[in-house]
Formats: sequence, structure tokens, C-alpha cells
Amino acid sequence: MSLQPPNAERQIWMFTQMVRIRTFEERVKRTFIDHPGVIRGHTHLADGAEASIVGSLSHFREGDAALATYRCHGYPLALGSDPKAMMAEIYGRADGLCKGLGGSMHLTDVKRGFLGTSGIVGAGIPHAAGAAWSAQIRRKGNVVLSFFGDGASKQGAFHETLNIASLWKLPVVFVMENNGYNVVTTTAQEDASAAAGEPLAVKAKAHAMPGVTVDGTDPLAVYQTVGEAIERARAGQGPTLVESKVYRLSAHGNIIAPPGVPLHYPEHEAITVFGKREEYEAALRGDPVPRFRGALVQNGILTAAKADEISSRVASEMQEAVTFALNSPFPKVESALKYNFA
Ligand SMILES: Cc1ncc(C[n+]2csc(CCOP(=O)(O)OP(=O)(O)O)c2C)c(N)n1
Ligand SMILES: [Mg+2]
Repeated sequence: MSLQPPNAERQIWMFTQMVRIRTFEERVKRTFIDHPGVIRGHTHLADGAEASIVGSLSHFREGDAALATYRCHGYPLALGSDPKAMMAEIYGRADGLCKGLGGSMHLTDVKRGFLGTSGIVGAGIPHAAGAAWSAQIRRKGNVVLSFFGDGASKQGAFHETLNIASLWKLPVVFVMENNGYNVVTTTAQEDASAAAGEPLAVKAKAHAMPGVTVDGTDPLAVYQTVGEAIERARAGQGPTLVESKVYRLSAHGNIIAPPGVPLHYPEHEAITVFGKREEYEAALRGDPVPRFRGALVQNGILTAAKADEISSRVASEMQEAVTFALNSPFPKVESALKYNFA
């Protein structure tokens, strides 16, 4: 199965979404640095994974669904969620996507097919299989995309879900975003995975489904690989495990840096904890956002002026999101128990 590459208009859309995700998250990061305390709790940034997110979600159709982890701002942005409501949610305000009660780690936008996120590693994977079972019963050719990290692929929930999804030929694509780390203080892959050194896509073999590895910093490669997996799933041929190799350009989570300490290089834990300066510098050189911009300009799909115009339009959009969030009230105390279903 081979897909047509995305046309010029689609590639510009993809670039715009990547810039939106990067800029939105830069605003989140700046809030932590410049205004400690404004965001309460924890956020996790996906800078370095934008190409993987956007390349995968380019195939999304009405009725499809996606679920992700706590590293989750990019998916709803690419699916059309309002950045104002997203920022307000992260700021814990009443106009937030989840009325300010969920925060960064629980972004959910069911209307757009973004069924939710979780701080529990691996927790969304079985939920994705449930949503895919529902799609299978409805028979409208819909698929579910399940995003999670390399660390989550060591969880029992991952293996149990892949087994049943393969057995029942559920229309789900498992996108493992392999950034090489499972939190700062604990683990580099070689210290935590018996399969380190192997492509993690080999884990698919145990569950009799295809497993493929793709360069997750190349949006067109992800578009192709995840697109083919989605076609299989829509055609009733069952799930695929895609290992999308990315790099986390920020620290694991914002809360880790003490107030006032910049979160970027040279404080990045790849250097400070693991002593991997060269690895980190290589990842910065391969940063998917400027790289895709360069490719689009080189291929005549965008002029440099047009690319700059997109970036400045996005900067204003995200400034509006911050202003909106700051002006939104905090939720009323009485609402604390109102939307809990536990
Ligand atoms: C069940 C569970 N175990 C442990 C944790 C603590 N924890 C939070 S993030 C994380 C690392 C997960 O790594 P990975 O799945 O690779 O995702 P990444 O953060 O790299 O995107 C761990 C162990 C948790 N939140 N949930
Ligand atoms: Mg990881």
C-alpha cells in the first residue's frame, strides 16, 4: 500500500500546525520561567515531536479518535481545538477546555475526537482499543490513533491491548513516540529496556501485527508510514505498531526546573544527567520545525516571506491565547465535585 504524498496546500497546513504547536508550548514554557506560580502543577512539552504529531493526524477524518499521554498539547491543537480554551485550561481557569478542572495533563476535546489524556503511563492504550472496538461495531471506516511513549511500551497494559487489538483486528494505530527517555532522573533506554538496541517496533511481532519504525522528525515520512497503517485499519486489516523516533528538546516536565532556571540548553538533562551533549546538540540541529521550513522553501512550496508571515500570525494567535487565559476567572469552588464521575 503506498500513499500519494501530501499536496502543497496540505504541506503548508502541516507546517502551520507544527509552528502552532511549537509556539503554543513556548508560551507555556515562558510562563513557567517568567511568571512562576501562574501555572499550578505540571506540564510536559513535546518540542521535537511536532512532525510526528502532525504527520500522524493529517489523516484524521470526522468520527476518528485520538488519545495521548500527559505530553499532550500538540494533538488537540492539530485537531482544531481552540488554543484560548487550551491555554485557559493549562492556567486552571473556568473558560478552559475542561472548565479549568483538568489542567495540562487532562486535556480533552471530545467534539474534535480527542478523547483524553492521562498522567498514568500507558493508561490511554486500552482506552484506545475500546474506542476502536466501538468504531468497528459502528462500521463507518473510522480509526483510532493511540499515542504513547517508549516507556509505556514496557507496561502490561500495552501488551494486553496489542494482543486483543490484533486478535479482534481492531481499527487502531499504536504510535509509540520513542524519545529515548523515560523521565530525567531514572532512565535512558539502555538502562531500562531489555530490548534497547533493537527497534522497539519489534514488540509488534509478539502480537502478530506489523511493526514499523519511522523518522518522527520528518513529517512527510510520518505522513506516509502512519497513513499506510491507517489505511490498513480502515480496510479491516487490523492494528499496526508505529515506532516514531523523536527527541525531546525540553526537560521531561516544567516542574523539574526550579523557579527562574531556564529549561532549555544547557540545563537539559541529556547533558546534566546523562552527559550526552553531542546527542542533544545533534537533536537541536535536526529540530523538525526549522528543518521542514527549510525543505518547503527549498522545494518552492513556501517563500521565506510567506513562512515568516505564518510564524508571525501564529505568534499573535498564541499571544491572544495567553491574554484570554490570564483574563479568565478561576473556577468556582462548588464546581470541584460537579464534573467528577469517580
Ligand atoms: C503507571 C506509572 N508509572 C510511573 C509513572 C511516573 N512517570 C511519569 S512519566 C514517566 C516516563 C514515561 O516515559 P515514556 O512513556 O517514554 O514517555 P515520555 O515522558 O518520554 O514522553 C514515568 C515513569 C507514572 N506516571 N505512571
Ligand atoms: Mg520516552
